[in-house]
Amino acid sequence: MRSFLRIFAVAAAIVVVATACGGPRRGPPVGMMGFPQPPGEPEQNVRFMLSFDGNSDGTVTRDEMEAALRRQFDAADTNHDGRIDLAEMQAENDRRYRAAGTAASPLIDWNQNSQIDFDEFATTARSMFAEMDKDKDGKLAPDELRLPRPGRGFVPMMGEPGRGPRR
Ligand SMILES: [Ca+2]
Ligand SMILES: [Ca+2]
Ligand SMILES: [Ca+2]
Repeated sequence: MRSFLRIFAVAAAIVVVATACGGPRRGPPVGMMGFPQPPGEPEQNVRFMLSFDGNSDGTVTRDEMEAALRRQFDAADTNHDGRIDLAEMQAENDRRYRAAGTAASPLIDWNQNSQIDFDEFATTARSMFAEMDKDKDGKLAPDELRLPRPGRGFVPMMGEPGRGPRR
């Protein structure tokens, strides 16, 4: 009987301590799995990809993207030695931040060797392209570039080709 009381007392003490610790500090639930997507992200990705649409036909081909990336890379590689060093990286990221603010996507030295070669430079865009190219035909068609949420009047030009009245 006495040992039962002792166990009960210990258990009660644990409950009190647990309540004292767990009660007041109630942080936001940090879920590893159900991590919510920031709402602006898909839109940003679409805009990012559309910026590669060199001939403005609404479709972004892999060649268009590679050509645009090459131009951007050459522009950032100010001493034209085929790689972006830390100073060039800093200058380019400053420029992007000034242009786009917090929506800017900075250059990242993925392999931490203090320079960025073209493949590294193109990594983000290439993986994004692959992810968005649902039918894997090497181009992002307007339906693959459509925003998931039909927001403020961004409607891809589809439908009526306008051949009704005039024949
Ligand atoms: Ca195009
Ligand atoms: Ca360079
Ligand atoms: Ca496609």
